Amino acid sequence: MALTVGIIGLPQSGKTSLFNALTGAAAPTAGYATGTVQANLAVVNVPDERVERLAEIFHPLKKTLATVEFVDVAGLASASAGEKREGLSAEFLGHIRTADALAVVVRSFANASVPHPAGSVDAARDLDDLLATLTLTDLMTVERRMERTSKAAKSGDKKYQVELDLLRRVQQELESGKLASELAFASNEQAIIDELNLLTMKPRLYVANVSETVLAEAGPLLEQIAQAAETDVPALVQAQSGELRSVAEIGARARREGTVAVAVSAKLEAELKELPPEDAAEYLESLGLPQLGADRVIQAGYRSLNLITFLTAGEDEVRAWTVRAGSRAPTAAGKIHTDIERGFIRAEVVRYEDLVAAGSFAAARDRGQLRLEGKDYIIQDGDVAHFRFNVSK
Ligand SMILES: Nc1nc2c(ncn2[C@@H]2O[C@H](COP(=O)(O)OP(=O)(O)O)[C@@H](O)[C@H]2O)c(=O)[nH]1
Ligand SMILES: [Mg+2]
Repeated sequence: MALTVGIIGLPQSGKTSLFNALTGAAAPTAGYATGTVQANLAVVNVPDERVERLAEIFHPLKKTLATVEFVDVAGLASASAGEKREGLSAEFLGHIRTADALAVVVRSFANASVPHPAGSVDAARDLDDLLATLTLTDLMTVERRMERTSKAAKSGDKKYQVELDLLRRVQQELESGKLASELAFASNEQAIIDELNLLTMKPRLYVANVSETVLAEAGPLLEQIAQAAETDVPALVQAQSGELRSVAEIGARARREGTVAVAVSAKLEAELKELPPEDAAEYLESLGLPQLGADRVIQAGYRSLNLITFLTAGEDEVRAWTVRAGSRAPTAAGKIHTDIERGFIRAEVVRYEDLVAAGSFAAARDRGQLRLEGKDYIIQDGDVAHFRFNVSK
């Protein structure tokens, strides 16, 4: 399962720096935006300490982490840059249409030597602008589909009329400033909407690219906004000044939309990636930062995709596997091998915490913590599973 997160943002917002931080790669950061669409692509491990802990118990030959693919695409211009009602170029779209989620990078760092395409730094404005561009592109997609559907509706087939009504409704909502992800659809409608691959329907996460000076405060502030009672959010935002105000506004927006916002210093992170891990850790600590922002982005990206991790553990391999939240045991088994899904009999499941505390599967069984689950069992994040199957069935 190749899950892809597309990194988008205005020119000079720090997309390529973030990509480099995420991947440890060294794609050239642009001195200035070019007209051509250029994409960087990399597969990144999802950090998961559970795999490390289980490896200490099982001493496997191999450890395998779950992965997410990141794509960094240059070429997203501002919606307000021109008067023309223009969405995104077809070439650019080709790269992000198929992404499973979008990481939207907004710049809040000030640096006179890095020109901002709008002439000034205002992260909340840029985010509005970016979302408007995505919405505009979706409107064009919906309108193109409406043309086709109107023609088909002339045949008198009622299903096209139903589709046309749905598309009109979506068109009106988008025009009123709503994002597709904020609309509710019946399941038969959802099938039509899914075919459109609307950009504002994709899971999103917001990445505030902040100055090094506010980095230590920005993370906890976003955390606080995400956790606060809804009525306290405006006061929390008002209480901030300077760059932290923009960070707070992005946090409030993410919260309203049910998405996640993280703060990073893309430049600092990209530099850290070039240091030996021990030196990087020491440097992070001296800045009062617990974890690499890149790791937070990877984990938030993973969460925004509505994915969970289950684990398998043995002497051959300790491994983290990815499934959509809500998947049943046979679907999870199918990630390992289609035969295991086809011949699924039962899953033996123990909670990761219980397995670590018990020290072995046998000890967990003795404690009554190893459960036998059938085909309707919904796999949970942190389940350590062993599947019994029979392919001759
Ligand atoms: N001061 C500072 N500069 C940054 C930061 N992130 C990116 N830059 C610089 O901004 C410029 C553009 O960054 P880049 O990653 O190429 O932006 P992109 O156009 O969105 O891909 C580069 O010179 C970066 O070094 C940051 O967090 N702080
Ligand atoms: Mg770039």
